[in-house]
Amino acid sequence: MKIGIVCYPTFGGSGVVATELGKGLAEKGHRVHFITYSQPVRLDFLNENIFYHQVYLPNYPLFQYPPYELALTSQIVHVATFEKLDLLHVHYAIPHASAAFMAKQILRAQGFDVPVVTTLHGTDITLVGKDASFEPVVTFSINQSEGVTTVSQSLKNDTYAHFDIKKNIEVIPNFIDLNRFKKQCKDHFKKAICPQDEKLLVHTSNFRKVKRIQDILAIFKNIRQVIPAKLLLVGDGPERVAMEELSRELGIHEDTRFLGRLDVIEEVLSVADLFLMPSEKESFGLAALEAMACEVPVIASNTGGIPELNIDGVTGFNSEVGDVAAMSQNALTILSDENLPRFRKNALNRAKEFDISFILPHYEQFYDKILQEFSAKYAQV
Ligand code: GMT
Repeated sequence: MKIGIVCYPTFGGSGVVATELGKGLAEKGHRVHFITYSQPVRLDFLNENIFYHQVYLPNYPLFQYPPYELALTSQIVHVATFEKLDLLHVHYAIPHASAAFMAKQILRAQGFDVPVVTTLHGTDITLVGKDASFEPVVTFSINQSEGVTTVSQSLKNDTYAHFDIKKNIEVIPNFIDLNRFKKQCKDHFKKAICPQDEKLLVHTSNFRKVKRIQDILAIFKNIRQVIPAKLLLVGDGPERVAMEELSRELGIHEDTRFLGRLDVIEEVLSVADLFLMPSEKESFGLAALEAMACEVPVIASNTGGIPELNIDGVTGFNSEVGDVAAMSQNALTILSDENLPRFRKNALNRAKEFDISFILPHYEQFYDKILQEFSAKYAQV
């Protein structure tokens, strides 16, 4: 199959899922064309079935807001026409689903039909998408997609709750490559970070407000009062500077390191004892799955799709958003020498259920279904 994938190229979860999906499809022999404004961060190798088409945004002094969606639409039209795409799969509704709709209309006028699958990832529904500035366009373009998927049942429920959606939504959970995300022997690194054998807590994210990094620092402060511990924060984003200041105010800065963006996240996770994800909202929690695959239990919020992944009392604990006291207590329970090995084992076993080899065929079957329905529809016209 020739598949066009439109996504964000950045470290954010939706871009990572789209890129890993494209890589997996290419390895199975599909030809995958990525269409985005820069090289996706995880697209860092050569594969004969992978192509990358950059969206160029011409600058013109009149444009206070350069029209990215139009440039993206034009690039989709070019790629679909020249590469004879069978299907277009867009990740994150804004603005990808509406650009895909527009491209589809242009292509149809030229006598070329291509079905669109839209995967909703989270904030495109729960945060930005439902804002009045975008809602009518998001509703329309989801309804106009030939296929719609969400990354959790919770996000499917939210989509129906916030938008007037007439289509069936398929839930296809996020996945992990267990060949890459596995616990590696990095004892020298652990020794360097935790010379006194302190427990190591890790968080990775894009440092947006929704991640509630302030709760991570408060939890860490509580834990550190009871047991020796260190905290590594990986990633970058709008909250980072304020959180570095807060760590100083809380007096935990000497045991806290802000590492910035890292490619080799699995190496950090390999030496972690606990992963913290106290987010306000989280449609799935891909970063938690990456941690679990490296045998790291998770302390998280009981929100969105997290409970579908992190089994309370088994692979970690989920508490109400902002309940720092419960999260601190649960973290100490996991970190005890008696409990930690069991939580680690359970986390890995749970992660295995999300291995790419199980989840990728769901996408292939969904594509087949959409293509069949699409060709049946156009055979009748
Ligand atoms: O977490 C973010 O803010 C990034 C965002 C994205 O789309 O790039 O992540 C969302 O999609 C991920 C992949 O499907 C999910 O694992 C995250 O839970 C989801 N984030 C939120 O819902 C806040």
